[in-house]
Amino acid sequence: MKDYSRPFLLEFPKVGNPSLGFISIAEKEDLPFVPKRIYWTYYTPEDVERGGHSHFDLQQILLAVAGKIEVTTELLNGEKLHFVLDRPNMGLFIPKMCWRTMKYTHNAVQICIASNEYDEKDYIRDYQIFLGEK
Ligand code: T46
Repeated sequence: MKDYSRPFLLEFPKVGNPSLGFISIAEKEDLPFVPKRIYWTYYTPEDVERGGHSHFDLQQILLAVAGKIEVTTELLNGEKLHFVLDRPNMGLFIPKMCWRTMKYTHNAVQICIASNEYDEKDYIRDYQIFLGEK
């Protein structure tokens, strides 16, 4: 059984060929949760690091549908991972209670498939609070 307490890469089908182009599809049975929100970020300057937070309850799948995103994740058990998203059919599952930071190439377009509606109270934006040191 899949472990949904850790980040992992998810490969979505890539249908097509170079002369026609491609389509990728996320069917609900391939997703670890039922999406309630989708948002996207783009034109992030290369010297900006986004993220720097965790969520109490939110689970997400991040995709770089264009460009490249480097994601670092940290779990409360201290496990730190680094992921490079540079294929439009490759997603990164991020579990609840997972600190993350993201760096983008300027042409990167990030799509986030999220398990819940936006709720600022679900964010932990202070790293010491995330670690339980405050
Ligand atoms: C995450 C990473 C991957 C809203 O008003 N509604 C929304 O649905 C979202 C996502 C954001 N906002 C507002 C809140 C902030 O004033 O947009 C502003 C930027 O949000 P944030 O600072 O959270 O942006 P990122 O890029 O650091 O983080 C976002 C998501 O918020 C977050 O859940 O995990 O992308």
